[in-house]
Amino acid sequence: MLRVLCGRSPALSSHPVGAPVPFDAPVYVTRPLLPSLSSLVGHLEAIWTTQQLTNIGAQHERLEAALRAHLGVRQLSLFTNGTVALITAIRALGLGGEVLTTPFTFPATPHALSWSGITPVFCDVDPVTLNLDPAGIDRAVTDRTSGILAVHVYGNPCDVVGLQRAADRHRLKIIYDAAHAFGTRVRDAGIGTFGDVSMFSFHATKLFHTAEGGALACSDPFLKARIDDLRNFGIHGPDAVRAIGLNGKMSELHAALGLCVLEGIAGELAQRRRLLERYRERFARVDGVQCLQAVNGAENSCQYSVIRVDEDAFGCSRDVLHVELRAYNVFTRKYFYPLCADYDCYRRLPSATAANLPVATRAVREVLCLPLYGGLTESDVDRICDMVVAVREGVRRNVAAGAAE
Ligand code: T4K
Repeated sequence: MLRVLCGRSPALSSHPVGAPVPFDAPVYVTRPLLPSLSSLVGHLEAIWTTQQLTNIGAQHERLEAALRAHLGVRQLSLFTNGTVALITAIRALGLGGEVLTTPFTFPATPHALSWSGITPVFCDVDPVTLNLDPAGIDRAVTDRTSGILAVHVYGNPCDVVGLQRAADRHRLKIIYDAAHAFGTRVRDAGIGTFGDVSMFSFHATKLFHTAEGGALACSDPFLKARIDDLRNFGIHGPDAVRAIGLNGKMSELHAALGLCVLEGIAGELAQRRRLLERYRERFARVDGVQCLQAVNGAENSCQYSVIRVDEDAFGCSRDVLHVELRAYNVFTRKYFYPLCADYDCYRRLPSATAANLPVATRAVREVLCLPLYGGLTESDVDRICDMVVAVREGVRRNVAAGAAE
């Protein structure tokens, strides 16, 4: 009965007396951290002086060094975006055949495998972190498996110990998609120090960004040298092409933006922490809404504010909430719906069945990413939480009205 009445969502969109006032301007799931234009101009002047616009110039080298220190990793290579970085990591490690991965991610993760001629094999996720569950690895391994591609979803770290043990048992390489995990730490170690290679995305929607950009982090200097060759057409020195590479180089302009953004990252992070705490306090008192749990002993990157909506306890589905919040000018995202295993290009894979992926199949119907960025205030978060509660109250009124009819 409740589910049927929840479908009457247009009725909820008229704001009853006492309901929160919609925002004047759209509030999006995220906004990029923008440095002052004057700080960027300083870097641009240096670029104009040298006339070096790309191909590993001074800005690039400065950003690479600064991020190596910031992330606490031994080796780092900047890229034009995270997806090209991921494809390069797969090639650098020589993966082939099948790779075990999560269905609960952005399309770039399995697509990077498919572009490399590899079959993604979906394994289920952990019910709390929503990251690849090491418990499923053993039964998914075949004689064609060459690696694991795990994602630190929403910046919460995977079970890096469990996954490494599973990888060691089967002699598999591990690539971590750390697109969301800039600054995530596990027992004080940078997230990029785990596995064989980690990929970071520096897209405009990320905590740290270069408009478009990404990086690969690893410990092995030989692997870094191979990655750098592959990133530059396979060119190794003036007279040698040693591999079938691509063009993944970050330009000087993007690197310059990154240097400016990095200066503001501590302030951005501090504000996001405060906002996340506020969401947590407020939702602790709302039945059916649960904030994603932090992982013990880890620092989260504060990339997203994620809630799970339990339809029965809350009173309406995640989808209704997502739609209704738009009437308040709040634009949430259902990352990562639909599940990658449900895309047309993957649904016929034997590993793509809902029966193989029960935890991910449920989670993808419940998760909702709420606005989180440094430009918001705690009172903005209060208003958003009031709107969530108002949607629920509207549903309850509808249910009561429906029952009285
Ligand atoms: N692996 C994972 C797990 C990933 O999540 C991603 C990317 C990748 C790999 C691949 O990394 P990259 O190749 O992208 O480096 C966004 C991003 O495009 C994508 O980078 C990101 N994950 C994904 C989770 O989110 P959309 O389609 O949701 O973005 P969009 O344009 O709808 O932006 C969301 C909101 O952000 C907008 O409503 C407003 C705001 N926004 C966005 C942009 C682009 C701005 O205020 N300014 C902007 O410039 O994919």
